[in-house]
Amino acid sequence: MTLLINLAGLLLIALIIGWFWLSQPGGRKTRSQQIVSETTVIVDNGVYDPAVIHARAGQPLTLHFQRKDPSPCAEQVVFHGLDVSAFLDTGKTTTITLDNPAAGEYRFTCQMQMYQGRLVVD
Ligand SMILES: [Cu+2]
Repeated sequence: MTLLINLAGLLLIALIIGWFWLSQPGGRKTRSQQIVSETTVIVDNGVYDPAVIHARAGQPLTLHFQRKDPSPCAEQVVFHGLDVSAFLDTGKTTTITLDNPAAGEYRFTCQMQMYQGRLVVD
């Protein structure tokens, strides 16, 4: 019985470590991510890829949202704090241009905020 509990504990620890480990690559990718003036964002399976976009303040930013997910959840992208939103057609690419983004951090999400992305402008 004690052995079982110990095994369960070990399993739990392994799961927790695994969870942190798996959540790391995203973090690493974020840090190494280049500042872009144009990029393509894939909308699929409940995530934006990339989910974090780094851009330069005052430099026009062109984003091509390529929607693969047919679920209604994915149909709109909203940039919070920028007053920018767009409807995305399934299987198509929708281009959004931010002419003069101000420095700051902006979330971009679907209308229900299940898809989550972050635009970092510095
Ligand atoms: Cu949604």
